[in-house]
Amino acid sequence: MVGLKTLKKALISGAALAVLSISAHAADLVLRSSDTHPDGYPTVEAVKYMGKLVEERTDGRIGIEVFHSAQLGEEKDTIEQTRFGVIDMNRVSLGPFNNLIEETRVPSLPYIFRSVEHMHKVMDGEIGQDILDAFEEHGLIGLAFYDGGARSFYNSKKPITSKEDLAGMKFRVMQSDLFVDMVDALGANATPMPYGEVYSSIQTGVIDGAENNWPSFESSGHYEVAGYYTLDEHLIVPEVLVISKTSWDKLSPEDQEILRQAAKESVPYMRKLWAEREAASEAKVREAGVEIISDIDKTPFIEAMEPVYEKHVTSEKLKDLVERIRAVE
Ligand code: BDP
Repeated sequence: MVGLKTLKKALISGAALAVLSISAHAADLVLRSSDTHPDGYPTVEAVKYMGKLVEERTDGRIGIEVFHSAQLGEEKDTIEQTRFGVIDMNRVSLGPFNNLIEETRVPSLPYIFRSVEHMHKVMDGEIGQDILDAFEEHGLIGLAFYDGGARSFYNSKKPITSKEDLAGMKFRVMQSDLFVDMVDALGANATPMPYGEVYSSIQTGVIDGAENNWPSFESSGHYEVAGYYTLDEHLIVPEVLVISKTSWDKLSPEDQEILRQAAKESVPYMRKLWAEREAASEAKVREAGVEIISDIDKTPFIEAMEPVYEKHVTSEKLKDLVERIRAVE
């Protein structure tokens, strides 16, 4: 159910959007796409690239404008607005979808993927397509999966070298019950909050730390306030590009196909940028003097996840997805 507050927010942003969209794009139809990341971030650049392809292939009839840096709001809110057609497109982590679309919980499970390569194989294949299809009954069309690397814990207090070191510490997680339970199962305390509030919350000591991949740790500036990064790599959560079903249904089948294809072609482009950005972000964070703890035994972390799987892999459908993912070599 959409609360009144959400609706009101959506309407206000809608008005703001109307003003914002009188912009550089000359296309007849400009699809507005949201991203929490700053300009230049691989996800932002990938959607811009997709827009270029779409503009070329529709002879300038359709364009995409990316509103980066959370200009349209934090993910939880922009997801709602995309579902109701106020925002056309959105590039988001799968995490904030977990409570809404149960299928997204499976690729968001801690340690479900053995490696990024395993994740690529799964998400590029039939399983990925099944998960994309699950968006439709929630008012969204899933277009493509992007990379989100591996996420690990960082904090402002001390080097974490084992699961025991996490005891009692307070970590921010994305707004997903699954991640709250993940952190709790590790003996720490989880605080779900929007991405944009993390920096000041670490700085003021509201939380001890958070968890993310190299590019986000760097681009958000969190490394400036959290000097310890432990590479436990508990999550390899894919990111997703969606379009509002309201916007989608207004397009001709030919234009829908152009969009689908362009989104697909933006994936290898994104992965190339991602690999470059991961290396650059790591170098920047190391240079800044952040202590990196890479020699960590992941086994206790993996074992602690058993109750999390039990609690969140609830239906036969989800159990089946877990098995299918594990069976991918
Ligand atoms: C980043 C994801 C972004 C999430 C953010 C977060 O790309 O979609 O908003 O993490 O932790 O890695 O909220």
